[in-house]
Amino acid sequence: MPHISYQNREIAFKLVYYGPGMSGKTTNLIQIHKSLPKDLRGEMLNLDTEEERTLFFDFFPLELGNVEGYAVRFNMYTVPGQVYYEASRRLILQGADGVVFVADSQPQRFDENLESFHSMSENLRDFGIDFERYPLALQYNKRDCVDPIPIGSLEKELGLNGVPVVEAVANQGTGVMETIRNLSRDVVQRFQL
Ligand SMILES: Nc1nc2c(ncn2[C@@H]2O[C@H](COP(=O)(O)OP(=O)(O)O)[C@@H](O)[C@H]2O)c(=O)[nH]1
Ligand SMILES: [Mg+2]
Repeated sequence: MPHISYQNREIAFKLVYYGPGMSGKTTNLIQIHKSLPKDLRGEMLNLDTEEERTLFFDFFPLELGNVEGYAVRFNMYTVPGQVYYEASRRLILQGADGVVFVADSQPQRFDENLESFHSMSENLRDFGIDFERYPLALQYNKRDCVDPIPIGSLEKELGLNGVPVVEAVANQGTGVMETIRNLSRDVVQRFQL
């Protein structure tokens, strides 16, 4: 559930970028932050672990304006990807209103994508979330790699239907905004239902 501040007339949704280590989660957040006008975004904060940065920032998505008179705010998080940070991932995922799963398109990372996705869905189920109806966007990142895995291969393996999919080259900014738009649309729509 989003956090509603009656005093500030604001609804804050928590959006989390999940995926295996090095798939491009941090790069997505940096690109989004960079592309936002300064007056609509907060500072980028580094919630540091030693080896991997976990980033946070918030912003007001201009195109969504407000919902029933309340300004919409997004709190954006990445999770650390390495296997041994499971506890931090769980913590960050808790209370998330929607998730972008950033998959790595390099063929040798196929199984790591699946593993990471399974850990995510397990965590969400532990939090009592009905995963079938949960706002989720899938990004196939690193489409510039040699012999990228085919679009559809992860959905097939994971039994996903109707999840919005975007191809991305996040370090060049390609597909980044489209991905977040897909998720934000679903998150807000689900809340209004
Ligand atoms: N070739 C290529 N490199 C990328 C792409 N997206 C991110 N990277 C690079 O992959 C590395 C890991 O990215 P990062 O965002 O830190 O991954 P994270 O561990 O998921 O947060 C960095 O060196 C990025 O510059 C992409 O689409 N193509
Ligand atoms: Mg990172």
